[in-house]
Amino acid sequence: MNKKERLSTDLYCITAEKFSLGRSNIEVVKEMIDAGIKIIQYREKKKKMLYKYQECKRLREMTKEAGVSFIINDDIHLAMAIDADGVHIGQEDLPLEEVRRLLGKDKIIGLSTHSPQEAADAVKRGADYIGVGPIFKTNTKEDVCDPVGLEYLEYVVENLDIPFVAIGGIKEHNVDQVWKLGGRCICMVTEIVGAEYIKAKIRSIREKLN
Ligand code: 3NM
Repeated sequence: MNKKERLSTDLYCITAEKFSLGRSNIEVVKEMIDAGIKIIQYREKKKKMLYKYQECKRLREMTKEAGVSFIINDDIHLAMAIDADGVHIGQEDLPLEEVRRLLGKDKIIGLSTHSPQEAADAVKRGADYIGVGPIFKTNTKEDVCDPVGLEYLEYVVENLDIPFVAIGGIKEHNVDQVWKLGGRCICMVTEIVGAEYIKAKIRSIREKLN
């Protein structure tokens, strides 16, 4: 599968152990894989590197065996050490060009964007996909800007030719608004990791998308 094909999927999942109701990332990712999720990002800002490395080594084995793309948030070294499929970076991380130089052309690089200008810039600089958000208010990401609303999503749908992931405050009850506007890859962090029954939650969300 090439990079574009890997990114053509309805739900993009992200880990967040502190919202996972006491379950480990290993348990949560296993449920995501069992539910048929095809791309998962590891995002843990506060854990120590050795712990993250050990956890990600296990998650890499699990995702590889299941044919699931595994993306690391921010940390290029960690991504290289465990041979992740790619990284997701923010506007204030290492410049995309440097990340590309370090990881090579075959790895997926995603960049968070919050405005038409950042999105256009990401396309020019060779991002494989962009994060588009936060669509609605979210408390999951610290220091994120105010919601950009559905207008920014609409701008991306209508003007840019790059895979994108709509993110931020998206829940089962509002996902149809994102889907209707053309958001075809959607990320919900707390709605999924914080669900009592993750597989049932994913199934129920997918029913809303059809
Ligand atoms: N990135 P939830 S919003 C990780 O707008 C992240 O770039 C965002 O979490 C962005 O689905 C966000 O729980 C958190 O609202 C999304």
